[in-house]
Amino acid sequence: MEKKFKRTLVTCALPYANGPVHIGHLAGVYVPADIYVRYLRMKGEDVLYVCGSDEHGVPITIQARKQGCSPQDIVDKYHVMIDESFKGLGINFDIYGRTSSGTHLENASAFFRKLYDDGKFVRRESEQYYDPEAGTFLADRYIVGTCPKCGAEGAYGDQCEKCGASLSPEELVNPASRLSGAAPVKRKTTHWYLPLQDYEKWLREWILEGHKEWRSNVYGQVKSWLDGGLQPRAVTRDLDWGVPVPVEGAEGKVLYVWFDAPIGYISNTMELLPDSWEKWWKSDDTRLVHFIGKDNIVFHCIVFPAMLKAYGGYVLPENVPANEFLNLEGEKISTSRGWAVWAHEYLRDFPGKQDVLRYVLTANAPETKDNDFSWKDFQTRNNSELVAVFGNFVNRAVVLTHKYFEGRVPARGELLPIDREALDQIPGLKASLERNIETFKFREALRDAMQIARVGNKHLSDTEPWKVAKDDMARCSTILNVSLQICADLAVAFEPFTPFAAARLRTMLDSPLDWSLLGCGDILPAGHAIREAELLFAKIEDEAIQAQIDRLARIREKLKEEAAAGTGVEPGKEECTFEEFGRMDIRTAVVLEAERVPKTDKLLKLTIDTGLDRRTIVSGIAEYYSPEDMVGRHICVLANLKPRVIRGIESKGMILMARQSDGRMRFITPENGQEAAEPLMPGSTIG
Ligand code: B3M
Ligand code: ZN
Repeated sequence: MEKKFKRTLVTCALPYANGPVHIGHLAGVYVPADIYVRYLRMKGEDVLYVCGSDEHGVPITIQARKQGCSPQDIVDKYHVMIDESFKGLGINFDIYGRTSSGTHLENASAFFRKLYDDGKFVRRESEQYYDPEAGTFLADRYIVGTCPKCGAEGAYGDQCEKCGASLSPEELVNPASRLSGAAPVKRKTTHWYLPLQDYEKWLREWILEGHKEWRSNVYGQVKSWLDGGLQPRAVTRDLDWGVPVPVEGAEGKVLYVWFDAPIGYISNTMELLPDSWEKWWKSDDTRLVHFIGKDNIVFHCIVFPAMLKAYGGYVLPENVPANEFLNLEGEKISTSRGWAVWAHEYLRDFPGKQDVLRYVLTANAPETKDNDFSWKDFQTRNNSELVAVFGNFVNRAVVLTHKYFEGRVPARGELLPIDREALDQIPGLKASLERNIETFKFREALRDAMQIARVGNKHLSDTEPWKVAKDDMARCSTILNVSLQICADLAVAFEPFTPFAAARLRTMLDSPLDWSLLGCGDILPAGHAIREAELLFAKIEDEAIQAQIDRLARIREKLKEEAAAGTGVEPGKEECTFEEFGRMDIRTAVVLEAERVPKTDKLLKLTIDTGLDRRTIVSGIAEYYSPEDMVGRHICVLANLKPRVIRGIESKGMILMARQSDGRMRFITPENGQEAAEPLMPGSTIG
């Protein structure tokens, strides 16, 4: 039996304030959340809608160094830009706060201190890299050196951007601090850890037993993390930008950004409702829903719930509908490479077309798998769906009502089967729309709403009131009465998806925003005055699309030039003899099993069949591929590479991957090994 809640608290992932938001963020998190909130509110539910900027963390300090300013300058700039972008798209949170606020600094600090006083942390001494000249500890990203894998200069302590390899600072050749250039030295330091493994049993019961209804991508990732065995997670860092650790002797340490940021949801609520925030966060009558992208699942389903459990008294998420990723013109969206459509630039280039972007990002939402945004599809959906169906239907119904009935809803005579058939479809579409939104299937919900427009459009086209008017005005009157009821339905059904157009339609019809009336078939009484027609949507011309495509072409060109300028394409290596090459035992293999390597987010342990034997290979691909992605995959491996022990696991061989000139990594897959009727047998040698 579905539990009844008195209120719903909706949080959206706090965007890092180190850059603008782009369509990937919007499609992944913010548009679906906004649809959900608008729908619940339309049904009269009590909803609180919380978001804000995530203003700590290493990426912001790096951006500040890049731009030669302070981290506060960076977050001040982007906090405003992001807030304005959301408002511009009709995404109106009840509060869009920020984690550099005084409220948050105080609240996050107090939250940590309570767990500390309650003995929920484990204190550990470890060795970290320290810059002796700058006198500060170094996060992995602050250490650069030569990549041990591909020999490229400028590899970071956590990753080589050239070959994509996941690294640790120890592996870098000639490591140097990005702050002073000095060689980093190891120094003992103390940090506090949340022993996540202590919450494993409870997390299994709460999620794997209690929330089997969660989306499969979320449920599967949580199960994979739990099956991999949870490890203690550091909750403090040696950094000077963040929430200071409120413990004596912890000078120079701050809360780890992923400990601090989720507490930001609570802080923002406190800021908005200083006297009643606890009603939202500490009452079982609250349904808590976190809207996030898939890269944030572990933090919202494992780490933050464990923190709340440790603290005690907080509600836990009823659902975490994480979306997958949206690509742009077939390429992964990348802030650092500038491969994106920025929200603020879209609003500048397509004024008045906020609904179109909301509509297209919902129609293509990456709800169960990664999906793609293309400008051609954007234009097609606008012109052939919003303009040609929704807009055209409404415009004809309103124009004809002014033409024949002086702008007043005409009387309804006897309904013919064709009228009844149209009206009778709406309640079913409404019920489907409700079900789909309430189970976070927004693409399908949008299809239901669009189907209402198709029903209205078809009814009008089939009954041809402009012809009937010549000799049967009473029939014409009934037809347009039916059409206008369906227009009033659309003004309600599209409120969550295209709120600007829905509001304009309600103004045109002078009709109510009342969910309960949707599908009743007579929202507008005969004689009710409606305003003059105005177009809800306008065609988007090829020139506007071409300008966007050209803009991306220029970015792609720039990336290629950067790559060709030696920052991407590997310089040729010295010659080798045929005999030397002949010693490489490169062969095809197939992945039999895959699992995460404990204590790291970057490594997968694979069991593969090389045709020679079954063996284990450890590979730094966990950030790009989940264990589920790997099982059954045909790969190529260097089978006679000297075995290495990585994180205590003997790894025999190396998976061959190609790094494209634009930095992306791809598997070298046996030809059609994935699709061919008879894939290449494992063990086929390459030479
Ligand atoms: N700042 C956004 C991200 O990982 C991250 C979300 C925090 S939600 C508490 O892109
Ligand atoms: Zn490399």
